[in-house]
Amino acid sequence: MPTEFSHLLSSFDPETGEIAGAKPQYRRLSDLRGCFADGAAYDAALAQGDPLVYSVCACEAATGPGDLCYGIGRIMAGRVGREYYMTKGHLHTWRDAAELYFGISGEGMMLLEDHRTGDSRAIALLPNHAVYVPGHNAHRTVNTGSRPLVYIGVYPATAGHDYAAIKERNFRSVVVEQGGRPALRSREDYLRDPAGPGPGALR
Ligand code: PAN
Ligand code: ZN
Repeated sequence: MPTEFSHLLSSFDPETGEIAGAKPQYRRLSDLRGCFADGAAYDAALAQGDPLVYSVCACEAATGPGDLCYGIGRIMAGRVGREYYMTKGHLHTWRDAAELYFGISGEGMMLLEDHRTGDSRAIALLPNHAVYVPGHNAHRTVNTGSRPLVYIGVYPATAGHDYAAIKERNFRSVVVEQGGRPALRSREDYLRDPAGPGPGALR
């Protein structure tokens, strides 16, 4: 079996989320300042330690126009306040660039927010399911389960990752635990009433 990836063949480990020959990036809680809505809950969690929140490993061997890349994400189970562990989230620098996500294991959601309209959606990300992320949608992956969420995202090599817009104004919506289930709520609404009105609205 090959140990290095090439343009044509690469191997990945669905348990660890690692791609042979590629260097994983690790995002700890301290790397996610400003991402979670509840700042006090974030500071309190960080005072207890700086756990790994997620890792991402990318195969970006092909770089030309028309080429494709993929990344494997592995998000740990956990929450800050009621908000589940999640990725930083980004827009593609090339705003038209879409992406396909495939669930490998665990249970999660894709939080999509159209930067032109501000509309938010949360789509289940489950094993044996694919989620299409259209262009112009900021996307963030959320682990709503009790074990690691592992998934693959396939994107154009020329997509580029723009984190600046998200860092500046964050997503308008949050995926939070409500009545034991994930719910999509506006960030303002969540901060006003963290427990929420009742059981979550999402399946
Ligand atoms: C994914 C993401 C991965 C990590 O491969 O890069 O889920 O999320 P952040 O990049 O927001 O930290 C992807 O969407 N690539 O385009
Ligand atoms: Zn992306």
